[in-house]
Amino acid sequence: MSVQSYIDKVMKSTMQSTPGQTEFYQAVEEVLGTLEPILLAEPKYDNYNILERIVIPERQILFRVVWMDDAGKIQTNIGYRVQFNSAIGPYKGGLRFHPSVNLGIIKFLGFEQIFKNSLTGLSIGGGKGGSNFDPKGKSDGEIMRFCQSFMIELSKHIGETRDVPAGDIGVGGREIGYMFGEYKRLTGNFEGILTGKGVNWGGSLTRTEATGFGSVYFAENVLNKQDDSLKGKIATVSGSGNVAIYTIQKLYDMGATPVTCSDSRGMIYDKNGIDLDSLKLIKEINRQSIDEYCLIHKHATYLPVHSYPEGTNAVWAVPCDVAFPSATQNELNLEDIKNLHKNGCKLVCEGANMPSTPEAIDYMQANGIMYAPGKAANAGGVATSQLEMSQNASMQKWTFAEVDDKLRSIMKSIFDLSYDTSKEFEDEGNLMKGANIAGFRKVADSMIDQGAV
Ligand code: NDP
Ligand code: 2IT
Repeated sequence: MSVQSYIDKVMKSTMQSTPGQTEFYQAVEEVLGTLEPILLAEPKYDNYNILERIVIPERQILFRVVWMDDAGKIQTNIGYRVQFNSAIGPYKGGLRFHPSVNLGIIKFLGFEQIFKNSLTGLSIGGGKGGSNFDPKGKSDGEIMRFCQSFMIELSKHIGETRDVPAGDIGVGGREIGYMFGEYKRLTGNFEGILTGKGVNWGGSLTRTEATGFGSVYFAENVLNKQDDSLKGKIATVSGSGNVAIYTIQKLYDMGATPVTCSDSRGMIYDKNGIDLDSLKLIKEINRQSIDEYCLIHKHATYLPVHSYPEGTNAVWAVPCDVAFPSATQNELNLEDIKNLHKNGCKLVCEGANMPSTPEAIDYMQANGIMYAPGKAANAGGVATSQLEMSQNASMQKWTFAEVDDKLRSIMKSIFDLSYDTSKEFEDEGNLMKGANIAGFRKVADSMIDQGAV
């Protein structure tokens, strides 16, 4: 069978056996679509049935989460943990709380996580979880009761050497705290079973900042390879959560000017550069909508989502040199990339998971826009989570600078590995291909070493 027919066969059986999981197919198609050269060079992956195995999670857990709201009414949500692949280490990956969450979304995130974690060079397997719970508008008490109920079931499946969840959309320090407290109450053990913990109780310094900082370090590596840098560049950023905020912060450190941010309701354009203190106050402390920004900065513009030109994201219509999609999947489509191209954007660096649609990626590659794929560019978060696990296991506490230095060097090594692998497979500079092949190779070889499991 030709390599292409092998890939097509696995894709077809995935779609037949797991109907309706659109985002998962998108993630699988993107990875498998770049593996042809390594499958041709190494028939062992076909002989050992690696593709058939790698697209099926080792285990997926779906559970009911029942909790009581402030009015005394019983509420019900669905909880998920997909333990995708443990070939190179314990399952590792975040928890997402968002009303759009379903099994297909958790599986796409878990699948991406396998290759991302492999690229970090650290011993972490791939997993993801979450719930269709919507944290928006909920009181602290409601968030706490939900997290406690969620952990009552999740606690049966996680462990320091088994599966270590963390945050993702809708899950930050507050939620990790409530879940950690419940785990401790249930088991009596103070263990590093979650990352992104508070710095007073086992959390690592720099973990909060790590994904955004890492994404900017990655972009700097990409530009340096072209004898360029972020200094003096105009950047557009989407999102205004954990990843976006620390992307904006690090962009300033590198001498760039981030001029946009957004949330699910609209976007801000501030030609002077987004004011970081205001953004943190609005989103991290007050948990408000970003339209509040214009009350403080009267010169800035706010555009609500319903006024965006049909089928586009207004963030990507703002002229920039570099774009950092840092909100959610499929937030940058073909029309958006055409807008970016027209306005002179040179690089798209993905802080979010799978933010660019396949059509947008094809357009970038056909038109010479540099593309830093999420599984490489946003790996700084999970890498620093592993540094948190290391500190917990060895009972050490490293300084902010120590962790930040390690993060910076991990991002450089992910860039080098992706770049060198793209060169090895005769497509120099195609970081998507390089990252996918390098991430895959380590996991696939480990699966072969471990036999028929
Ligand atoms: P947060 O919950 O902190 O922030 C998410 C941001 O994206 C918010 O501004 C939110 O708006 C916006 N957003 C979420 N969903 C949508 C949507 N459907 N449409 C429009 N806007 C939306 O999450 P993070 O910053 O942690 O995550 C952002 C992205 O980065 C995700 O793709 C995540 O998977 C990825 N990522 C996160 C890592 C981490 O360490 N946290 C690591 C690697 C990747 P609003 O405030 O209105 O909800
Ligand atoms: O998508 C991701 O890499 C994350 N949400 C972070 C995962 C982690 O375990 O820190």
